Amino acid sequence: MEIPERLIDILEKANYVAVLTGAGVSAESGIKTFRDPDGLWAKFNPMELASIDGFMSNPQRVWEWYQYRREVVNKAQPNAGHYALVEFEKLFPQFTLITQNVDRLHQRAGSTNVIELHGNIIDNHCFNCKEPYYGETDLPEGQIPRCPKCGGLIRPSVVWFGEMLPPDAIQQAEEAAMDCDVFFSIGTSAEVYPAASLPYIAKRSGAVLVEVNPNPTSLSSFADFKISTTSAVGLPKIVEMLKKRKGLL
Ligand code: BV8
Ligand code: ZN
Repeated sequence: MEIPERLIDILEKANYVAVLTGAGVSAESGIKTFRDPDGLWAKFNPMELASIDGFMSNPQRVWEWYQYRREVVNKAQPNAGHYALVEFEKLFPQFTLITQNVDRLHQRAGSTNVIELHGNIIDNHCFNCKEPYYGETDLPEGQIPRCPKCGGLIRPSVVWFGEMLPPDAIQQAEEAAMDCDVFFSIGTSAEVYPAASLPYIAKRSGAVLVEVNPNPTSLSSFADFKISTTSAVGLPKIVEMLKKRKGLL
């Protein structure tokens, strides 16, 4: 898969680059995506598990699903795509990383001020009074931690379907989409809103839109550049070509 020189020309001159990542960026760290055929949701119905109703109707099942995913995330390591995005941060005068992922692999790779649109799977809080929970989570089978303050059920601090995204996160992300010169949509099927509106906002605001994804998505026909490869292959290649162009390699 070749990276077009024209894209490197644009990146060499770019002042402000924004990136939106999805589950595809963590695929090469061994974390299943949501919609790929062998994805997480192939086995479960997302509306059932990643939603308030799902939790209310079967808190035990939802809690265990997140405990299982936490185990996978804790064992996972950032991959070359995550590390390339740490390099992106140093290669452009202004850079914003927006993620839909809840695994914190961007932070573990060394990215700073990551905008987490869908919360994170590491933290927990009380379903009832929202108090952050730092207590024991590894309880015997069938038990869910309870809030020491109000006795409510403890839940993972992700954003579920039907829940508002953190207002400051989505606002900062929209501002980045409006102000950037180049917007990358990487490893996302661009189906979940309002995150999926960001590439369109960027394009409408005059940004060059780049999609990095081995498969086509509903966004592909809007992209100025479609890099049909994985993030772990495509992103390091872009970094290498840009560094050579800037005489850094
Ligand atoms: C909101 C956190 C409104 C939890 C997630 C009906 C009922 C309820 C809601 C709705 C509805 N219809 C529409 C909605 C709105 C809904 C929505 O958009 N639904 C979609 C499905 C139509 N949105 C919401 O509910 C949002 N909230 O709208 O609130 C509101 C308003 C007022 C008052 C109250 C509320 C909340 C959305 C957040 C949901 N939480 N996750 C958890 O993780 O468990 S969403 C979940 O999907 C993940 O966060 C994930 O990141 C996200 C998007 O998926 P992707 O990251 O794109 O992953 P996917 O598998 O889809 O794609 C992977 C891509 O990677 C593929 O394209 C593949 O080709 C590519 N790939 C594979 N390998 C690689 C690769 N790319 C690169 N390299 C590789 N190696
Ligand atoms: Zn509580």
